[in-house]
Amino acid sequence: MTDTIDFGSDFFFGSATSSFQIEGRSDAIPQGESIWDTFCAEPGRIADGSNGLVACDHVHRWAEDVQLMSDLNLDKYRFSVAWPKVIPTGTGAASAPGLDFYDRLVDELLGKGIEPMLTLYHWDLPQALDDVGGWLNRDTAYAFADYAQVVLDRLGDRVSTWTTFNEPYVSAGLGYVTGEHAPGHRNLREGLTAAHHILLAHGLGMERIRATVPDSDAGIVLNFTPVEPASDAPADVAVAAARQGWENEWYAGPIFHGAYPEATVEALGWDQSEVQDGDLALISAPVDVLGVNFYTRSVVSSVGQQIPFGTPRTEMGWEIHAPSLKRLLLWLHETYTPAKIVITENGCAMPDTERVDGVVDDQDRIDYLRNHLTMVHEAREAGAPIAGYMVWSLMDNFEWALGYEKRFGIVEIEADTLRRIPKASARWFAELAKTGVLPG
Ligand code: GCO
Repeated sequence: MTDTIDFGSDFFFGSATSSFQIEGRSDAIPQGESIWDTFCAEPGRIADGSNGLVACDHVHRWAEDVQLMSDLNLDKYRFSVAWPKVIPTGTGAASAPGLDFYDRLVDELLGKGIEPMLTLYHWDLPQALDDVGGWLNRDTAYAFADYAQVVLDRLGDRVSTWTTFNEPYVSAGLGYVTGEHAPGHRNLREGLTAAHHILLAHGLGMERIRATVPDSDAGIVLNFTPVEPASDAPADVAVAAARQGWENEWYAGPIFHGAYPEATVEALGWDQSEVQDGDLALISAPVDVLGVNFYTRSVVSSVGQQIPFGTPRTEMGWEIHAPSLKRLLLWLHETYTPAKIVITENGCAMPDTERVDGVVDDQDRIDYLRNHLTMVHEAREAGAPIAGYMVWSLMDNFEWALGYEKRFGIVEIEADTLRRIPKASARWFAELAKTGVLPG
């Protein structure tokens, strides 16, 4: 047994989800197609051939889901707004039923004492905007700002934490470079353009947030996968440095330092022709909060990723390595000095095959969460300004290109009935959220 850890009353616990992964559709809320609807309809894109049409049916079960969060003693809930539900074709008139849906959700959360943390963009770009270039088109950044304004005007009086984007690295890198995500392009040059336009959209969105809700906490959510060379061999070190620049510094650099990481710009041979005067000033306007999503680390060599035989992994094949989270948090604190850090996602897909009395007995997930929370606490003790922790995810959901086969939830969604059944980890997390104390 290890010692118990008291996070104290100024630390919050919550959970996170995203629109496309949980909502599904309702006839009462007419919505536009998103790039993920299109992607799901393309044969071979999604491992189990599934889509987001029903997902967790949150669009109908949102009140029950808020009650669930309340039962789990959550302080905060991070969710994203679906742009195609609010402005079906990306630009132009807002849709009243879409805005009403989020309005009701926010009121329900506040009524149960759960603070909403809103993400404006979690990958579900309206298809109509992709039809005119998507993130390759600079105009999409301006469309994003106008969409942000619509949401701010409706919810700004009640939502106190606003983040612009979730994981631009994934939108640009997996969406435009590797093709694993929507819109499924495979072109590095496009990835660089998309990345810049997303950052520009972040800057434009921040301007709108500041102008509309000046007292709110505003920022962005970035994912980090610390990269380490497998050996001291110069070839391994060079690969690790290049990946570190693209995967971990490409967004934080412009936001916190007003510049793209130079060595990586050179390594990628980027001419920066899409960067216009004033863009970086806009992108680097101060943020109040940096959301950090962490799952794993990468150990790389000149021949690719190295995960030694016998290393513990999740169902995603990702190495389980909690100490990397502490190192990451301290590195972020020293390198970028964000005013406030929130762990906006951390969690794991596990087999979920053990059951006790019908309930998933996911001791492996509890271990994962406990070990990572311990590292969060240590980083906080060492001075990193970490305000809270949100588990990914509240419930099993649509895991993008992997469909419903990978389960990250602390609550099970029963196949067919979509009944919500808290797993052992949910009970464990509820106790932690209630007491603020991590049992030894
Ligand atoms: C993410 C995503 C989630 C994923 C999770 C697990 O922001 O990467 O927010 O949508 O489901 O990361 O892969």
